[in-house]
Amino acid sequence: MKSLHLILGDQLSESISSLAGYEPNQGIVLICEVLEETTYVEHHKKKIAFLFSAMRHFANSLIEKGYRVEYTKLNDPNNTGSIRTEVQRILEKFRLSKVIVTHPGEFRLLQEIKRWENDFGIHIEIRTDQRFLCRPDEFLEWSKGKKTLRMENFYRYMRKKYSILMSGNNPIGGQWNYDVQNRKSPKSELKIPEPYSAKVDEVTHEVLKLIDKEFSSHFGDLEPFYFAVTREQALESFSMFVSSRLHNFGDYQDAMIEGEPWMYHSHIGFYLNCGLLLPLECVKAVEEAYAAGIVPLNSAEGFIRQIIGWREYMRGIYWMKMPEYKRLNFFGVSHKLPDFYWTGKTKMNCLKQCILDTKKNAYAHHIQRLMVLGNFALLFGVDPKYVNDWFLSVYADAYEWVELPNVSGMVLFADGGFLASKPYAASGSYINKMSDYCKNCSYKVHKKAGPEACPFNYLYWNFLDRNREKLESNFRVNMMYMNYDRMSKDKKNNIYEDSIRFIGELGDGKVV
Ligand code: FAD
Ligand code: DLZ
Ligand code: SF4
Repeated sequence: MKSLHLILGDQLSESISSLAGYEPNQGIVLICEVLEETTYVEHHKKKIAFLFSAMRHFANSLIEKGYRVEYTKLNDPNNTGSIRTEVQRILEKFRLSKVIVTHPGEFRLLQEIKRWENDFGIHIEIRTDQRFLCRPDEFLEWSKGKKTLRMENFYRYMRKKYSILMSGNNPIGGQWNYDVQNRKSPKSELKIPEPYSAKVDEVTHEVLKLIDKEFSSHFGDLEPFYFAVTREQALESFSMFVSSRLHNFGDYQDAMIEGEPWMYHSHIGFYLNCGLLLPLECVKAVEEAYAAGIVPLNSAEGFIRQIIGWREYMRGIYWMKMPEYKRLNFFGVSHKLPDFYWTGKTKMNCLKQCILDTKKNAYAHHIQRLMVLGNFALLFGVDPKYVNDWFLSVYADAYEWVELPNVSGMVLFADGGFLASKPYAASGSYINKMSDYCKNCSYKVHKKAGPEACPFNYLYWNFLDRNREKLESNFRVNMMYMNYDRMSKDKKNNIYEDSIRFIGELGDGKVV
């Protein structure tokens, strides 16, 4: 029986399960660039360019290895515009009777693929995505009987399962988690290494021309383009991280500096999430760097925790809770996303810098996403739908399975605390401690009231005040209510008045 092996844009690994047992005479591999996937949210130009170039390079590497590949370019005259119709077209063209595909990363696509069996009258084989380290059913099993799910417990389970940074049954160094050593403030004399930059080859050049022509209305800068687009380049980029950044990753994980978007982070999310890199190989390499004495434990552990802990935990929650998770709105908020998320036109320098970094690079690091961009959306009360659409479209590493739990769960607390134990709400003093943004801001971070005061300061208390009923019983937030209750009536009035004024000005289209 001849089969169609469908490879989606985020499945660019030769070891992907949908290619297992492939035989050239028996199968055709389909990879397709389709308008529907680029526009169901309007992805950042650089993200589309990255993915299309990586897809084309991956297809070429398969062809060189003897695979029969049907590759549909976006501007092919036969392109039908969606994964569904491309599959249908190729099934008919080659009279194929079966589709083999690895479990997609999104609920939407899984539902779509499941319909094909009926709609096309053929057999669909959906295989496990073995690139992940915890299967969705294993995550469900792990979660059974637990009143609350917490990443830390899951992380310990994963450390033991893969025996990573372990000495027998105990964590190396005696502690599971060195997060408290990962919060150094940025110092101006830090010498941050240059990030990896790949050469634009002919394939990427053609893609850039295509994106420039077809997606000119999408957010983001297309050029300069410097992402790795092959596995070899992605490995080179990762190895540069291990040798030049990882050492400081732990200490400065939460730090933000104006004009330094890359800091000591790894910038591998986009490569991991489309399959150019595999999580376990990255984790092992970092474990080896620690064993060889090249990097300190807080850096190695901090990095490994992100991959085997947070990344897998987010995916577990996504598949456990979809589709309801997408509809959650614990605080019942309804504001639209302010326009400045697209333009960067705001007097709040922290937001402006993070948005401009995002526009330029389709990248911002975790604390920029969480404590600046996400924090503001939480305090202001933006409807989770708009926040999710923004985060899904603007980052080159964004796919719903990881974006949604981060945004709705970690940032917006839209699940009421299923994923995180408390909202990551913070006032300006946190941003000031962890960045140098405030020194170039029109607002004054130390001012608590009045038009010159940092908006994060009063919006923070206003957020707590208006959600008292929902948050007061949370013991991790309760202390903040005690602080609020100790404030004078005047102070509380100022918080309310300033918040109303600010929200009104934003609503009236003023630059705030
Ligand atoms: P590093 O800081 O170097 O971390 C190494 C790797 O750990 C990352 O590449 C990533 O694979 C993993 N990781 C770290 N934190 C997380 C996390 N919270 N959840 C899942 N994996 C994590 N990550 C995505 O991959 N895609 C997204 O769409 C995405 N959206 C996010 C939205 C918000 C609001 C927030 C707060 C976080 C989001 N993250 C997302 C998590 C994290 O911010 C990115 O993984 C990270 O910034 C990518 O940059 P890096 O590769 O330099 O990561
Ligand atoms: C994100 C994306 C984009 C922009 N374009 C394509 C595409 O043209 N063809 C394709 O197969 N996949 C694309 N993708 C990735 C899919 O959207 C991804 O497989 C789903 O979001 C599931 O994670
Ligand atoms: Fe952001 Fe407030 Fe600092 Fe300005 S003063 S950069 S708004 S935290």
